[in-house]
Amino acid sequence: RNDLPVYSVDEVSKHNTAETGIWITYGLGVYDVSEFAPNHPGGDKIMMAAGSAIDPFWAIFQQHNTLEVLQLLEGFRIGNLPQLEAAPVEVEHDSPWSQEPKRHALLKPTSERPFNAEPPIAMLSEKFLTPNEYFYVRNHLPVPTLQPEDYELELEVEAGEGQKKLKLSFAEIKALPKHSVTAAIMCGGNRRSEMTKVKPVKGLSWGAGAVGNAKWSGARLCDVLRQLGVQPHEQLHVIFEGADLDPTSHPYGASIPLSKALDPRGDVLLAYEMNDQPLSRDHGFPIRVIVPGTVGARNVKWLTRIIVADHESDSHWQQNDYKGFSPSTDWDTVDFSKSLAIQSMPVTSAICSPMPEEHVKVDGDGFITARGYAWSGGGRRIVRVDLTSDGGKTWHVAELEQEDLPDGRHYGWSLWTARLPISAEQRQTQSVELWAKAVDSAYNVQPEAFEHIWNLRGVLANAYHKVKVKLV
Ligand code: MTE
Ligand code: MO
Repeated sequence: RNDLPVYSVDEVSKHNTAETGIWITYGLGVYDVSEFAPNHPGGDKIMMAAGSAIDPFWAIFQQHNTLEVLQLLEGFRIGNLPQLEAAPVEVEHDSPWSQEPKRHALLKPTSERPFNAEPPIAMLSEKFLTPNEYFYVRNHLPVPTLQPEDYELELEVEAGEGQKKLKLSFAEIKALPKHSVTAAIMCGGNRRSEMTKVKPVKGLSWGAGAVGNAKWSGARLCDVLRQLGVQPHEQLHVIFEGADLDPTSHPYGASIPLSKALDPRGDVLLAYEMNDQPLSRDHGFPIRVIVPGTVGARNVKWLTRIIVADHESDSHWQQNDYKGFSPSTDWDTVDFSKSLAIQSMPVTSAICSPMPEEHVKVDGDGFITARGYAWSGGGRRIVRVDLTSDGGKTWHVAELEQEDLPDGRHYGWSLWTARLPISAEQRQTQSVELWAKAVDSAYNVQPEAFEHIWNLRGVLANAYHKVKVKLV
């Protein structure tokens, strides 16, 4: 193996499409899998690593016959990586981007600056709690650097009853009673790339991976607000500000109704842990607010200020973004002030495995297995996920993996598995399209197609998830 040529990581990264040829690395080996990957079941999973290392993927897909694939892979070895390749360090001291954290190889960026990335969705249905390393990241601005020793959270009661001002240190927040909640966080633009196929929209082209499910721990916001003497009031809002500033020095901001913040069943947290680990910098270190059941945008990271006010946040992201519109509203007629800011999210689901165009083996009984996630906002439990492999003539109810919690407080996602029959004709044409739709505890169900829910920002993209796969 030492007689093979040496290729740099950089060189390997240029081979990530059918045109350039598909190279991957495993350990120090470099492999040309252009011929192998498209034709072998399991080979599609290799495609996720095109141009990069397969190691992190196999750490997760251990059960997928990787030994067999590995032996086959050896036949496609074309070279080696240099023994020690130090990554080139870019130094840009004056740039606001010079402090960005290092990210995991599984996060595939949709934009680098600001950093926005999702994992390949086949990873998502593998674990009920999404590992922190490849939980999607949605940043609007450079990541701020905060030190827990200097951290201060300012609270202000501008409207309604209560003590006017309070400052809490990181230590004081950690000294409050600790509370944990499992909650999925989903970007309002999750699955936007599917809506774009109807007609272009403005926004990052997210796949179905702008969502993750984690156990969050911290102090309850309702405890802090009660300590301040804040009383329930239907007309008031709680505004959150982050430490990340735009070029005009305005912080990222968002707000939620005070009623959600004060509701002990709302489980709103000043979170400092994600899956029992301190928050990472990308996810809001040292403190972020977690608003379970509510669109990702309101879960403000790097939280520095909380204001109880008689109006919503006046930030761009509350006023002129993350709102829904009629399919006939265009950029000439849009009036953001007339539309409701998204809070609770609608029911949705996605088929994570198989992936689009994946080669799937039909089992001895003539079935294939599909896996995915389903979730609804507002704490509504997923009660059913229906799958069809024949365009909706027959539906198959998936088996659900979910927490046993009271409805209205069901903030985590559900993973599902379904076995789907393959007809003789589908076997012959070697192709099938799978559809998934989820139903929540209010019997809300996903709309069938994107045509009639299209909106110019590409948010709330929750139509049936449809995936075409190849049969072998
Ligand atoms: N908070 C701050 N301070 N700055 C941001 O850019 N992005 C929001 C929200 N909180 C954002 C923020 C959006 S739109 C989403 S979808 C979630 O954070 C993403 O959370 P994550 O990056 O931890 O997955
Ligand atoms: Mo978002």
